[in-house]
Amino acid sequence: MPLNTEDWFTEVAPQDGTAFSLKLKQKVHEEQSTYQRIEIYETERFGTLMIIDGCVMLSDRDNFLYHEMLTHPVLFTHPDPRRVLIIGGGDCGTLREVLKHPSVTQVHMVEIDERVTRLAEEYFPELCSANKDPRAQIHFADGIQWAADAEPGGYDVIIVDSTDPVGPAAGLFAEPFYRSCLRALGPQGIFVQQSESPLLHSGLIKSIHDELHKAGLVNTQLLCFPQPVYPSGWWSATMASAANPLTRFREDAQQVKALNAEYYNTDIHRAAQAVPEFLRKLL
Ligand code: AG3
Repeated sequence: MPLNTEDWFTEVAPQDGTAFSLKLKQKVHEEQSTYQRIEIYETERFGTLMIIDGCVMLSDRDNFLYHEMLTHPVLFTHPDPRRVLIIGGGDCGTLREVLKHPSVTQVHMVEIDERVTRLAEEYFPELCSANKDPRAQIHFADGIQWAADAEPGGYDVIIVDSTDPVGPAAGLFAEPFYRSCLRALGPQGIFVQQSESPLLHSGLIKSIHDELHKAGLVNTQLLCFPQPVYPSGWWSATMASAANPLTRFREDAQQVKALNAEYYNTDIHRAAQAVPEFLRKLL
């Protein structure tokens, strides 16, 4: 059956030779913000979909995979995470997961584009359900500058929930930014960043790990997880620290249960630490 391309959103990644499509019901919003083109669609089977500059950011149906894997492994690896910085994450899904941790006393979310958050409030209200939590502070500012100006040792965990390493996000994948993050982290501090597809972007993952090491974040741990709506359907996060060995985590079934997660649990945590052979050779 020939496809009517008008009924589908397709993220084409010419550099990877791939494309991924979702069947649409309708376009509900489109705008050019100061930083990027943002589109919102209602899909046939994946709920609401947010696109930035032609790239899928999230769908209702499967964003839990990415948001849980960017937050819970790092927060259970830190012995006592209290102060958390989120860079990017304008849709507030990461913020919501971080706030599920009772030890957390303060979260700064620093998103460059206020429009992403305003549209998430309108079209992804469940992701924004914790935004009024008194522990949360949302700032619309440049995350690279924020990290550079941060009080030394002021954060226990830094989470980078960014777009691909192009445009305003490119500097979030380089040594100077990692140095700022290391300075902003306390002694047991841990950094984590979304690090793209293990299959399609292994060269980038290698470069992230090299830059982190150069910056002094000498312990690194790759975490792989499925994310059907992103190129290749397979995605990763990279944790890094100067002192914390990253191998131990607070394995507490009660605490994990209290998260009410849909993907993360202690078995998933352990499994995600297993690095595929081709990446082990590379890193
Ligand atoms: N973070 C986007 C990850 C990059 C997706 N890349 C792509 N589709 N080419 C999304 C924000 C979720 N909080």
